[in-house]
Amino acid sequence: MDNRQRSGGNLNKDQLEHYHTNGYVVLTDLLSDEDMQAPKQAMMEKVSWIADELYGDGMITDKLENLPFEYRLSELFKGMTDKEFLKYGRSWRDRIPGYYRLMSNPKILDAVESLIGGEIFSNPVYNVRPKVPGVAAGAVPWHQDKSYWPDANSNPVITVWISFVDATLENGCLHLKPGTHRKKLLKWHEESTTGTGYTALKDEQIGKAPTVALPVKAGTAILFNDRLLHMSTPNQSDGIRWSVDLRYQPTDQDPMANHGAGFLARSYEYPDRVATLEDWLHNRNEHSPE
Ligand SMILES: O=C(O)CCC(=O)C(=O)O
Repeated sequence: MDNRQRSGGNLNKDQLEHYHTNGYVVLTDLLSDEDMQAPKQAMMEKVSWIADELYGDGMITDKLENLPFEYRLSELFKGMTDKEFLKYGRSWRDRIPGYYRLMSNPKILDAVESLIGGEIFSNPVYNVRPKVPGVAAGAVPWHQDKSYWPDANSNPVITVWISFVDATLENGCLHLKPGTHRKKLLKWHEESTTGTGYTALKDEQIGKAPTVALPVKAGTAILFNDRLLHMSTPNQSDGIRWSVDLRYQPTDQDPMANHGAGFLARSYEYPDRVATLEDWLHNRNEHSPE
């Protein structure tokens, strides 16, 4: 039995007001180094799989095992083409335990609870993003996240974007247009330049609202509404801009099974149905108590 009390979340009045007015809120230093350790380990595990494969295919002669988190992947792909990188996907959605630990982190869920209440479903759309220097897929065009689930009766889905290194103007931090979360879903198209088919808006749809660039320190979370216009610029540094974008919604909305399996991340009504790591690893939405 879960003894937690319904807390109502941990965002203060100013943060809530900022979110409701602007469609986003920045939570500086939300995660500690310890919180980031397991997901970072998961990312490094994936980089090692890739290095093994590139090595096996004769694409590299050194797996660069001793290079740090920020540089190993960019060095592994140095001199290769976008296509060679995109073979591994523009973002990753592997089922590695460290990602479940991140998605279940109480600090994140407390913040989300402030916005949508305490019955929280972790949406199947989450992306681990290694923004590699020189790879066009790293730069994301202006869009609304809702264009990826236009028909879902979920309103809103909250994106929690977390940087795992300092995100800067140079390495391609997030940019957004405050207040645009009040817009309806705009007509989008699939862009054809990056090789990803990202949904995108035309210049004339973006409007004159000022753009805010959000360079943030590692461990910072940016929470935003799925109608807010946002984009990110290319990585012009020599390291990876590592980030993860997670999504949460109230449990009474479309679980979007066409995107994969999400999971019950927090519930005060049915605490023993919250999905365990084992459930998540097996694509189960929730726990079935004996
Ligand atoms: O991380 C980025 O560069 C873009 C993220 C994004 O578009 C999103 O999280 O919806």
